Amino acid sequence: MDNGKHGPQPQGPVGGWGSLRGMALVALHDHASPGALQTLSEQNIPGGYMCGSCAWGKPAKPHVFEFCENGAKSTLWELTRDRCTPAFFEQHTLAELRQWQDYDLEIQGRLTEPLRYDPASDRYLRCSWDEAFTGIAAELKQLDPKSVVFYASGKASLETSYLYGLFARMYGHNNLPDSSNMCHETTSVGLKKVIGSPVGTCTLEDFEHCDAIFYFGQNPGTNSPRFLHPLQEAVKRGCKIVVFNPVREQGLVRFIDPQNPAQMLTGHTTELAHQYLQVRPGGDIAALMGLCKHVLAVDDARRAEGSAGVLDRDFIDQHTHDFEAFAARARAADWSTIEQASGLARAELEAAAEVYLAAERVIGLYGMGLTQHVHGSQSVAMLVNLLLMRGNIGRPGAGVSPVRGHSNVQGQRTVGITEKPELVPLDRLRQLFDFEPPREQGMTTVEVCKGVCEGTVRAFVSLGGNFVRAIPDRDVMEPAWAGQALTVYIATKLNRSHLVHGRASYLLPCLARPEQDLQAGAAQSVSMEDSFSHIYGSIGRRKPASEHLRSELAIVAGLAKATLPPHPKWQWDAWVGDYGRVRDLIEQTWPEMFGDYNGRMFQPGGFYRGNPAHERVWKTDSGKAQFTTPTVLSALGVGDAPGRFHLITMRSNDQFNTTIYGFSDRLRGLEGARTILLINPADMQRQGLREGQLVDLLGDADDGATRVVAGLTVTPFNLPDGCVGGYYPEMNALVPLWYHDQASKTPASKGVPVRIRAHADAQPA
Ligand SMILES: Nc1nc2c(c(=O)[nH]1)N[C@H]1C(S)=C(S)[C@@H](COP(=O)(O)OP(=O)(O)OC[C@H]3O[C@@H](n4cnc5c(=O)[nH]c(N)nc54)[C@H](O)[C@@H]3O)O[C@H]1N2
Ligand SMILES: Nc1nc2c(c(=O)[nH]1)N[C@H]1C(S)=C(S)[C@@H](COP(=O)(O)OP(=O)(O)OC[C@H]3O[C@@H](n4cnc5c(=O)[nH]c(N)nc54)[C@H](O)[C@@H]3O)O[C@H]1N2
Ligand SMILES: [Mo]
Repeated sequence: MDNGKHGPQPQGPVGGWGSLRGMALVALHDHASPGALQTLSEQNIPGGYMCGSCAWGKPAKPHVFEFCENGAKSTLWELTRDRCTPAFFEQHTLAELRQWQDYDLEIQGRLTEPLRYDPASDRYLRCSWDEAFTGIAAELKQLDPKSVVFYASGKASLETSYLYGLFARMYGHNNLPDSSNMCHETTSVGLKKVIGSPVGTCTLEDFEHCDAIFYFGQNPGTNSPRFLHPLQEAVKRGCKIVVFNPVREQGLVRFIDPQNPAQMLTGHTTELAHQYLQVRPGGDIAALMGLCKHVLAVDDARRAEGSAGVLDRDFIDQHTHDFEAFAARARAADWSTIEQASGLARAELEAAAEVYLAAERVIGLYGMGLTQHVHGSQSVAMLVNLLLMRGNIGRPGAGVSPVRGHSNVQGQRTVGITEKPELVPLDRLRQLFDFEPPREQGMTTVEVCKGVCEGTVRAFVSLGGNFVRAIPDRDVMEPAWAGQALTVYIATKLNRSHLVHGRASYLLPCLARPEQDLQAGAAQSVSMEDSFSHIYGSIGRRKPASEHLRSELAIVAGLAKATLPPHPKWQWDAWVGDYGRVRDLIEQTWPEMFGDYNGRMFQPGGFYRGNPAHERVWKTDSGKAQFTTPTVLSALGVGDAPGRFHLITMRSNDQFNTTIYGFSDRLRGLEGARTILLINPADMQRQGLREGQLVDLLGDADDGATRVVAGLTVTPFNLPDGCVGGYYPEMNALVPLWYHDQASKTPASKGVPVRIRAHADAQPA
């Protein structure tokens, strides 16, 4: 589908001068502290610190500057010279701060001292670390552990995460949701079911050997810019990239390499996508069904002629289960239904399927465009179906590759931050630490939200993140949040969640990753895992933003020590004194993955912790890779209706999740505002809307609830019919809490039913 070019035009190819300009802008505006730019040269280099932005792999032979515009932004944002001190909180009540924009909260700078909420003055007041730990422990000891939640945003190191999970279980619960519950939980649950592994099977090296990449709903130009290097190299080798995305994202259309001066000077660009298919939101199951149907049709025809066919029959026979049922469904699928559900023409899908057939090695890659749907798990399973047909999993240059979000989100799950106790070797923990770990299921993010509304969740401890801003149904959740007995936020900067607090509340400031972490006089290192199951060490060398800061690991251990009874095997102080001892514990818990952990963590390119599916060992129920017959052709949870639009909530180029750096979405040619509604000109006309007009978006989920985001500026944009776009997190009030992936409960933020209403005090632009 091509709606033609209209609306604002993107400014310049991704990665070129524009991105250098973007960085300079941030350095200026963000008041970077002296030497901050120099610190960037250590980013993602073996022996340096690992960028806290995305989870893309760090190559063994890094580029001169192995960082990108957005990684640089994320680092400079932390290395600001601005400070949000106790004096700031003396001047502002929380009621007042709740009226501020999120952006204005974070630009106050780094938090410097532990703070305790004082109900009498409605302010956060300075307190000592001891006071904070003792106060929090006193609250926790009074509560039923099952009513307490330990959330983690996927950034904290493997060492900290391990101790956090351990603390939760020693205290008595498995309520360990993490940001993954809003993100790639669809992968953790969906992929696990079909290939027996909760993570992708590819490594960085596979991108050097693939012949085609089938690329679904991931935006590398903004969210994993270092991926643009291997993508460009792949295209130069002749690899074909077929993109499925409702939005024409510039990072996938063309690219200039900022590290290639010749290209910078001549402005030559590489065309990236071989085919760019603007699928409808949630149309991926149908699109994939079309691809599979064509592959089967070609195979049937070839075999009818007596030739060998195009499927990898040996692989299918030996390694997979339920192929025939799936194939029957695909053969029976009706092209007009496929076209309608996907918004794509049969000819386009057949052409894409021919690319698949011509490629010996194929990678199926995806991001939030697949995972954040009501039937997201089925979309993931359909992508795996396509790959399995020609044995494209578990051999070089091929595989399934979910691109993870936060820099250690995959790793946090690996070392035990999970609400699913069956994924953790609890017996080994019992042996190692001499306690009885709880066995019952913990709460997912969605269940936590329900529990807060129903009053069964009494306390929320947050290791990073901005939970209240990231979750669905925010207008319901924020008032409910205050009903809790205790909230604890471990953070680098002030955000909205910290203002939405329980009866008792503490704000605990921590070191950022580029900062030096000294314990008992010795510099400590930490480690994290990328999207390719590789583990890297990271050492910070910057002077900390404040002398009062503690490391995340020291804070978690401090909380645990104050809360739990003493035990000879629970050596919190010793673990804080030497993080290498925590790595030894991780190794003892998972010897098969973490052998010689301390010895290998600074290996260039990271060390591989392994993945059975990569070796074609399938840890599924059937012992084989599973073909899945989908029950639906659209991943949307609510169908079409007159006046209904499907809203995709998007990230701009100037944000990291709920952290808004600025108001430029340069790669989409959108500047200056975030309260906008993107809609295509044909739909504008049908709705009688003018560019610049103010409108409200109303939830249209037919559940009786009123959901409104008011005062959005109508902005023409190239999108499929019936689809509108708006920014996350501003749109989160429109996502119903119950509207989530059916298998994993990941909120379905990419296909939210809405309708458009003229704004009450609308002013013509
Ligand atoms: N700079 C920066 N980097 C980041 C982040 C950030 O906010 N800023 N966030 C980090 C995190 S936590 C994550 S999870 C990742 C997120 O990175 P991505 O996975 O790229 O997530 P999104 O940008 O939310 O959406 C991805 C794409 O899905 C497309 N899309 C929407 N609906 C559909 C659909 O139905 N089908 C298909 N095929 N495509 C669809 C959108 O147009 C968009 O291009 O990035 C990480 N990296
Ligand atoms: N509608 C809609 N909703 C979404 C999404 C969407 O696409 N659409 N995406 C979802 C996704 S993929 C995700 S991952 C979640 C994100 O949800 P979260 O991970 O909870 O949110 P973030 O915005 O990443 O958290 C930012 C905050 O983390 C703190 N912080 C930053 N660095 C550090 C650090 O090093 N240590 C500590 N302790 N704190 C730190 C800062 O205080 C900062 O304000 O949102 C989800 N929500
Ligand atoms: Mo994410």
